[in-house]
Amino acid sequence: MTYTTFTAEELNRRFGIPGRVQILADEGGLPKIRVTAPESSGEIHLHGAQVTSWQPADAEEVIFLSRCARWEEGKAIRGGIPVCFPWFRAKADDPHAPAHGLVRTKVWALESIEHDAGGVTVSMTTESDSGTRTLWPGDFRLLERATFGKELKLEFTVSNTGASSFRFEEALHTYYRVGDVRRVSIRGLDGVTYLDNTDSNKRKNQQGDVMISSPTDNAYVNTEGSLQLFDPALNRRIKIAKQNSRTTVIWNPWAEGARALSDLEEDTWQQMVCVEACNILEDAVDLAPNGNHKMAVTMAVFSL
Ligand code: TA6
Repeated sequence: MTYTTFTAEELNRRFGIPGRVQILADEGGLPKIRVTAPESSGEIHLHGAQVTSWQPADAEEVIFLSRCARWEEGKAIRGGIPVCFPWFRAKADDPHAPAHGLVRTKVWALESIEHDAGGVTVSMTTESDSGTRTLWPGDFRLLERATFGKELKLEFTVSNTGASSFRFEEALHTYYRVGDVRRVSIRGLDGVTYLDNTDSNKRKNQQGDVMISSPTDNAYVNTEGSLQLFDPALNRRIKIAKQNSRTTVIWNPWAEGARALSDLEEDTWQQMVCVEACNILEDAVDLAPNGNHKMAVTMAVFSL
């Protein structure tokens, strides 16, 4: 049974766990799940199945969320961990289609909330419908499972429920909150080929750690490696491990790019960097009928 059209109050009665899990209305009036466990706290919304907060018990908030985010139906929440599917960035054959696919602006259904020693796991689902089929022909069911514990783990499963194979792109488009992006370094991509989207997607090769000193929009391809995000201003590093993801995207709009984003508060581009577990471009996934594909990302915080 999945619960799509229930109010936050009804969902709280059904799924709430006193002292651990509360379901309440978010800034746009849609239900969100607030987790408060000994190991960490966090929030995930039915709006796009989007995580917008994860804070380990002994650390500051890890996820960036814009204070100017627009909580409107059909709008993507600026920040958090947007779920991008079945295409990434603009749709190649339709410039009018929404960026990053069809599902980060859908209202997902809450399927279950489980609580064990590892933390609290929230499962949400969505599937193809007449609306999605006007833009993309595939029949699909998506499951996102977010486990809020000492680590944050997201598992994103795509199921092909139709009679034809399809090729899709996907991303867990995580906005990490940092003290000062100009002092950040990202380790684990040395020697990896990337496509630079600020330079007509030219293929380049990464030398050493990734530093951010201008608009940055790099898709590192054919790489499944773990990364470390060093944030000296907040005196911490974030370990990011991926499963079944062959692309890593690193994005920061810098000042000039941020000016074009009305839902990103002035200068807060300095407090965020996106490090995204993906399968895009040449790493896009082909899925046969009845096939399933699960991508996952796990993050953990350590002091420097
Ligand atoms: O992940 C990087 C990126 O594709 C950039 O090209 C930029 O467009 C960013 O995503 C944000 O996209 P959005 O549609 O959320 O504004």
